[in-house]
Amino acid sequence: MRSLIVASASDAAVWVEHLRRNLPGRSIRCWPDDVGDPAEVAYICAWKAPPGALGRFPNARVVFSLGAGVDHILADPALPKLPLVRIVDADLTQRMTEYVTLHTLMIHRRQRAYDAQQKARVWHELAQPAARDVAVGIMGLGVLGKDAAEVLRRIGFRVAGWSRSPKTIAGIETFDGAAGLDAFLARTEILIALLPLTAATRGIVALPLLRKLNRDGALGGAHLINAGRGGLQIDADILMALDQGVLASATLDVFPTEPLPNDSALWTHPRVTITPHNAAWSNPAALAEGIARQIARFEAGQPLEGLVDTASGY
Ligand code: NDP
Ligand code: OXD
Repeated sequence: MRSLIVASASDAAVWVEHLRRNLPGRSIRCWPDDVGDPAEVAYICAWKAPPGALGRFPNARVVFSLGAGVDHILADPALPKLPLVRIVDADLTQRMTEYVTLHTLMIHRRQRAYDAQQKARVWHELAQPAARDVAVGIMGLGVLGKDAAEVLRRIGFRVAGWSRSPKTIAGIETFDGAAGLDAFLARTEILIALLPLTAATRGIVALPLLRKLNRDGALGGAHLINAGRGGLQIDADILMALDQGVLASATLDVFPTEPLPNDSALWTHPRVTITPHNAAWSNPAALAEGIARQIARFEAGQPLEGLVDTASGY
């Protein structure tokens, strides 16, 4: 009665392979074709499992999210009342920081404008502000937001972060809660969303919020990077913000509907950069090891790490 089941909408066989490697001798099952006896399952490893799947295992003891976000799990009304653990992993954090740094620098160093100049064979140097004059603001100062903030600060940007509870991070200006949001937005030129999707954050990246960003800073416009969750943003508002000059550009890794529908105007907007929800890939080789370590802790009576507070949704 200590088997694991993988219920994942992507790469399920790869997860099974890596979990087998890290948990030798343990039965590793796979939803929906190799469930075996549901009563034998003690651990559920899930990524966008079909609704209802998570409620089928009467003796399950822990649910592991195969990613940092858990909105896909909490959305299942059949989710059993069990400890829910999310991924906190140095490999995933590093990948997200790479993504955020890349796209912040693409904006800061005006790379899209140079791409256009290259196409037109134009040799022309554009004005380049110093990083110390550019205000970057990160919504979400958790595992991912804090790491990205520290790297961007090291590069020289004026970095601030916004979170639910107050934080002190050396060299980073911090804001919190509803009371801190407007001041955070008013100083921010490049807004980076690294929030989880919860009842409180759904749809937060909308036109009224974008209008509060600083358009008069060193970059001469406001820019958005969303690598958190698509449900944070209202696509139509982002398009409106771009067309009204509220936003100078949008870099989007995540969308309310994924894959991004073929007819979305975001695909062809000249000031939109799209990536296919790959800012920080959950690497099964790295993450299966962490799950095995957590199971060992749990079975030794030690507390689980990365426990989700299901009441706040992250
Ligand atoms: P954490 O749980 O460590 O951090 C979440 C942060 O968001 C915390 O600082 C928290 O505040 C803040 N927050 C939550 N709710 C609110 C709110 N209502 N108002 C203000 N701040 C809020 O998460 P991670 O940093 O590990 O990951 C963040 C998200 O990134 C994930 O939930 C996932 O959706 C997304 N992600 C995207 C990936 C991709 O490839 N695009 C890959 C991996 C993750 P406080 O510190 O006060 O609790
Ligand atoms: C995650 C993701 O949450 O890949 O880990 O989005």
